[in-house]
Amino acid sequence: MNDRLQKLIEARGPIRKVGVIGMGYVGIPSAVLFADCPTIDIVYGFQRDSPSSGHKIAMLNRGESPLKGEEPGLEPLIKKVVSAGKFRCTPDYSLISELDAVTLAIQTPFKDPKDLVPDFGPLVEGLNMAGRYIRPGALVVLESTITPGTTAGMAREVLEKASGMKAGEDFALAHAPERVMVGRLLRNIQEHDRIVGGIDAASTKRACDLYAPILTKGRIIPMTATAAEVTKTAENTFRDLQIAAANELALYCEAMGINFYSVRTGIDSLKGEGITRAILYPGAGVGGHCLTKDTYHLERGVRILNGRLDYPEGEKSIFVLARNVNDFMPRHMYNLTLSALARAGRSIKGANVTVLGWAFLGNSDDARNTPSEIYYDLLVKAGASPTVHDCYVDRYPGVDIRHDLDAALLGADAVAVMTGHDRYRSLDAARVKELSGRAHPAIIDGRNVIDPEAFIRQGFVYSGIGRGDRNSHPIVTPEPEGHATQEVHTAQHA
Ligand code: SAJ
Repeated sequence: MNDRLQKLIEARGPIRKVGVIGMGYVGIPSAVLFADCPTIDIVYGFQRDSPSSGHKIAMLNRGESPLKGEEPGLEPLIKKVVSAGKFRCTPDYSLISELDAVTLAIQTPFKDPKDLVPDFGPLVEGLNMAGRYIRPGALVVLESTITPGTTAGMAREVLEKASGMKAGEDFALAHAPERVMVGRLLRNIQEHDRIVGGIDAASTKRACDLYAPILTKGRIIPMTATAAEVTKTAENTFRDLQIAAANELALYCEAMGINFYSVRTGIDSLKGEGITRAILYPGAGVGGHCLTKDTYHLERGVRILNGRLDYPEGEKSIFVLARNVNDFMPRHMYNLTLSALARAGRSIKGANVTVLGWAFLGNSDDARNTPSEIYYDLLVKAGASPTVHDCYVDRYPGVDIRHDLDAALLGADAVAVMTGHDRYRSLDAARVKELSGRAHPAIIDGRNVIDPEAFIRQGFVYSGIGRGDRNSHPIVTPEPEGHATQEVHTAQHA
């Protein structure tokens, strides 16, 4: 261990004063959990007093949570630590000079999803503020998801320039990636294992001392800062890869005329010592702010760390191929819509298409990088007339989100399930048929939430992702109640 840094840390003693830069979904729960530790005296939550987020300062200092949606336990905990005088939100970054440790929980979105270059601007601003005020022996921890090599590279350089000190000698520097999911922020921080990686042994040890007290079920997993960055980006890259494998297999099953879900059950049945088959679910696409970008952070990391990568020249990585498969799925939904409408004798041009779901995730209002937008744009480009419904998403720039499901289904030539909201699991086939006013409306199930038979019996032209066994079903016209349905078309290949 580096003696100088070790001596500075020992002179400080146990961590008692902590700061968190970035009062968002990661920073707020993290800050109040630190504040609730008996060994911590005070936690400052640093928030710029900006027009868009400055309101959070007063809210937090009143013990209120500025986060949308249900976060069990969060607001009571904010109230508790604020009234105990152990947490305060402030725009005064100079208070960092009093602290033993400061963490940065600042989002790193892509400037433009097309060029996949992360926007490190806000993070660099936070690093400059931290660097400007930290004192010898302090610990700086990055919690944001970052390209491998950033902590020991760009972050270290910015901090050293702003502080005039040396990382690993005058101050400790580490990466401890967040693993929180909306709706379970506190629980995730307390119960997930925590990856903690320093730029050197002293930094790793100091960062482990910071996080250990806020874990309940979770345990600390120490490693180097770069290994921690790779762990975080790779754990999402692997999930994206698993989803892509399910999507690719679903496309194969459609082409071979079989039911993906039968195959999935079969594959999943293979269990036993050392056997793993984590087969996930195919769907209308992969959205969100994690899986859509973390693969590219990992890919950039390999380039930045300029290690000699031994890999077939010019070949795309399986990780990027997985991204391409997942990004294809909204177009697959469009292709299924085209063929279902054609089987119903309709062209896409001028067709009323009801898009069920704008959120990227079922039963969520989060629409970041939603696959529905890709599908919607394809419909508009083809001259169709899409109507979007969502029961959680209030609004979205440039798209009219309807919240009355019956109204959204009126006159539909096609209905496409893009998001797995529970509400769509209880769609009544007869009601949807009646609202559509069509003899053979199309229904395209992108999330395996409806019963194909119930809709086929009502005269729908059904298509579902992975449902090769039903995607060329005979189209029937239901007789009045009590009579058998009669087949009016021979099965056609979509
Ligand atoms: N999806 C599929 N098939 C699946 C699972 C998901 O198509 O089998 C789609 C979803 O519809 C969605 C997208 O993938 O559009 C992402 O879904 P997600 O469940 O991965 O949710 P995220 O993006 O919020 O991922 C987060 C990640 N958490 C963090 O980064 C801290 C991820 O690491 C978690 O594994 C994931 O939540 C989770 O499991 O909830």
